Amino acid sequence: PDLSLYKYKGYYFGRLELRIGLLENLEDFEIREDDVFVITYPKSGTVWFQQILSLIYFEEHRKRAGSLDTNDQVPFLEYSIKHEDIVKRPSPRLFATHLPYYLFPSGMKNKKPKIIYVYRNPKDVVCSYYYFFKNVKLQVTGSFEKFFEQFLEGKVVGSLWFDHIKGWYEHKSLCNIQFMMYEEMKKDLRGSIVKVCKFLGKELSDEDMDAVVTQAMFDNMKSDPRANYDSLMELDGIPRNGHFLRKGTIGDWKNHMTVEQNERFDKIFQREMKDFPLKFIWD
Ligand code: PPS
Repeated sequence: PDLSLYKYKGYYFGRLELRIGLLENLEDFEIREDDVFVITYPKSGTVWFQQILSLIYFEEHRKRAGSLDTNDQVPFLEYSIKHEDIVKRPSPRLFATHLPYYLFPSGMKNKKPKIIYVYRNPKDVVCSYYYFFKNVKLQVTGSFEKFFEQFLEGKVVGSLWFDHIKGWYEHKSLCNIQFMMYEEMKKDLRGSIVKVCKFLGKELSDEDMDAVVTQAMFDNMKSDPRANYDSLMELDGIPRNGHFLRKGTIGDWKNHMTVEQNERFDKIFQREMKDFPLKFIWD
């Protein structure tokens, strides 16, 4: 498979399964008022939220009845993983995307679809990303050290982490957007799901809420074929030595970054994120 990057209007996409036609006509993509988008920089909790939305919106998913996986329920906008027709989906359409603010269809400003922006501390993002390339994509990237530099240069799908989160945050007044932090979800999953349900205008019974929370926990997702991506990764026939749901922890960066790398990262973070109001949790 072609795992190279595809640069479009200054932003890096992955070429594999990319809907280039859709991308080139994004402005024609009609946004509906009741659309819901999960927007992330890669490795920040996308699949986690695909599962959470599937559980909130679909009773059969909560009850483990249907055979659909999270990618059927919450497809990617710009990647055609299952070759589904995303435009004609019945409302409310649920989508996942890594699009930066400036490429998102501007119809959003009038229609005000619901947007959930999930962010994760970028030191853990770079570690998660490294293993993704190494063990899942089987892309030869060499050492962590080399990948760390590539990440800081923004030569990865998603381009620069700093630009992605700032782009969305700076335009939040133009959107109907809820920011969700990976680490907060990890520390208080139920509280986070309650918050999301409130934002979505969804009321769940206690029993349904229990079912959502339980099935969104890392270990349960990892063993759930509808949520762990294992079957999707078999589609392209590459033998893997790693899983999409790898570790799901906070602070794994401490096992990977050297003191020097950490200091450098902190300096760049302070420079780039000066006056940025959202908080981060690093361990
Ligand atoms: S992608 O490729 O952008 O769609 O990846 P993404 O899903 O955004 O990020 C993958 C990381 O999210 C972790 N993950 C979880 N963590 C905690 N709890 C749950 N339920 C969960 N589900 C997915 C996944 O394990 C990846 O992180 P790492 O650190 O590599 O384990």
